[in-house]
Amino acid sequence: MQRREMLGLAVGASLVGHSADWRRLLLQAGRPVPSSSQLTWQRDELAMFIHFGVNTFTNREWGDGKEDPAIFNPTRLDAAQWARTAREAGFKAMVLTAKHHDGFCLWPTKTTRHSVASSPFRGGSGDVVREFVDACRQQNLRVGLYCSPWDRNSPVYGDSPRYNDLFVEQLTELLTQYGPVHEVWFDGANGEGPNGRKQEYDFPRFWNHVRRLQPDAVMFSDAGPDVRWIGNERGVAGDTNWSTVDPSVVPVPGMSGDAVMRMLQDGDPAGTVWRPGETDVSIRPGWFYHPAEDARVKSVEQLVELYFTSVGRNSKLLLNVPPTPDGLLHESDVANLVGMRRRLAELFSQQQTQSARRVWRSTGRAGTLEVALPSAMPVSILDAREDITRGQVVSRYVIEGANRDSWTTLARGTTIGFRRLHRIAPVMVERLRLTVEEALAEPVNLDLEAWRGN
Ligand code: FUL
Repeated sequence: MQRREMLGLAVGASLVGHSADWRRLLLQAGRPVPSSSQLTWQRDELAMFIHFGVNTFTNREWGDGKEDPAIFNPTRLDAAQWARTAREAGFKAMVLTAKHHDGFCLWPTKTTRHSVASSPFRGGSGDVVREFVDACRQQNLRVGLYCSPWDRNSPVYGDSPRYNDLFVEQLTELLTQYGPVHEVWFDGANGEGPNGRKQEYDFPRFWNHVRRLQPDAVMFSDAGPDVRWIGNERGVAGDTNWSTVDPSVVPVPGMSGDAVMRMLQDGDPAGTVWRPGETDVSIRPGWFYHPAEDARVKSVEQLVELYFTSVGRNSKLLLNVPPTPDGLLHESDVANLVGMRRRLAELFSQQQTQSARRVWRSTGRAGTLEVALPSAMPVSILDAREDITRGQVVSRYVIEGANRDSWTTLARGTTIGFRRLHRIAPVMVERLRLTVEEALAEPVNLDLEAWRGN
């Protein structure tokens, strides 16, 4: 029996009893912890996704690769406006679609003529990736690049070794000409190419190549290796969300099936690698800009809710805001992003637990953190955190509050991880307690804060 199978059985046993020695096995195995790049990625909380390309001009979601580069002409393109908006709205990073499934490259690549170099943009001497990267640096935002493996334009797509070589060359250009890149985004979509053949990607080769060229970058895909897709595009991370996964369940991007989806959503407490989930969702129904969706921009309250269902569930929010054919973020999107920032700043303006006294009482692997406030105060947001530099261990907890007399339950949950937020009906409390009912090991530096909210 493999160690992983043994761990899998052991964790299964935890659901039925507490006496099994599966925990000892887990402890012996040593739990995974994040790398410093994964920590930075998670602590950023918010990143902005920018879907921009020929689809912006054809009003489509998936281009077929037959677009004439002449249509790409964003006459007012201003990446500084994207970056300023991101910064003002509290985002710490941006990810640009340098190449989407249509194969059109937003940088003047040597690998194909299907790029900005064949377009009227800046008279054929433009480079959207360069302008994007410069704008990010100006606003102190980390740079992320999306380069779609699926390429509906490339004549060698489907001729697997040749296309893999070409894709590696594209990665080389993107990762050697633009300075430090913090996140490299690999989409799982994999359809046919112009010759109708399916491409066999060499992901291990792509990943090794990125690691060599940009050792501090995190790589995103269904299969990581550093950050995993959360399994849906609705902006909702798993209510149970482990940052560890069993890598054999999702070995490559683009797989489907219940076990795959469950692993992406929930992770796995017995997982052998640290691969936290990234929650990607668009501010509009589509990923690319469509004028018909101008009235369907997510509202301030919906955007705030996304923060709670992603960041508040041990994930990171990658929120897509697509520029218009002019090359600017639309004013409705900008207004709602700024509104989201204002509302979040309001909700998290008054921390009621700042000068509270805290006592941790351990009962082996479980325990209780009691937080005594200086006086009775209203709270409506509970904010629990594990010290993930030491891994993730909590698998069931309850948060209670008391005002003078008896304790009442305010919230319950399974995993905590980097951050677990609960929005509750406002309540007066002078004491709070977070009881860990089940954990893989004794939690270290567990924290509970409470905000006035509202
Ligand atoms: C998907 C793509 O097919 C969409 O067009 C979009 O880029 C989204 C983020 O990922 O797989």
